[in-house]
Amino acid sequence: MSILEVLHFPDERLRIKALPVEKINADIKKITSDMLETMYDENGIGLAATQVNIQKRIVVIDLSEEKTEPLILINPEITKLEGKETMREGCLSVPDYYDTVERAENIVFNYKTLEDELVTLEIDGLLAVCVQHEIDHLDGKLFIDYLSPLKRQRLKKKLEKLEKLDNKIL
Ligand code: GNR
Ligand code: NI
Repeated sequence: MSILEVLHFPDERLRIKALPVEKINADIKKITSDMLETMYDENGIGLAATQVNIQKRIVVIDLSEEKTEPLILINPEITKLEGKETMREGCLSVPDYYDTVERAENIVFNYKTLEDELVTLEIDGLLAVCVQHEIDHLDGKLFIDYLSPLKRQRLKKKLEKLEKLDNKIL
């Protein structure tokens, strides 16, 4: 297994729309185990392949306290969105920034498992928020896209400054 580099906003590669996985093979399994290791290393509750510069529709999530319940979603697709809920969100691709986003409260979605089984789930709460956040990544969308342009612009300036500092130190 290996830890992958997580891209940070405003990296344009975060805007690329991911393509469906055609066949679940050893390459895909390796990607999912590297993604899980990267997510645990970064203390995230979810990670989309787009964030590690892989343009495939793959998501990993683990909401458990002990980090022992990995969920691997291949080609996840939302089929129903219902209600509204707001939650304070963060993102591994937008370091040290948290803000409130409104999303659907209940969703129905389906995905393929690594064993090539199709699963359909109806979910709510944090898992529903997380699945919407991750599928947005696969479509090149970030949670800060829901904020005002002014907030996003300020954040962009701040992160560009930090990135320059990082490059100097390294
Ligand atoms: O670790 C994460 N926490 C989180 C909190 C509220 C809503 C969404 C998330 S997902 C985020 C990890 C991440 O960036 N996934 O793409
Ligand atoms: Ni994210």
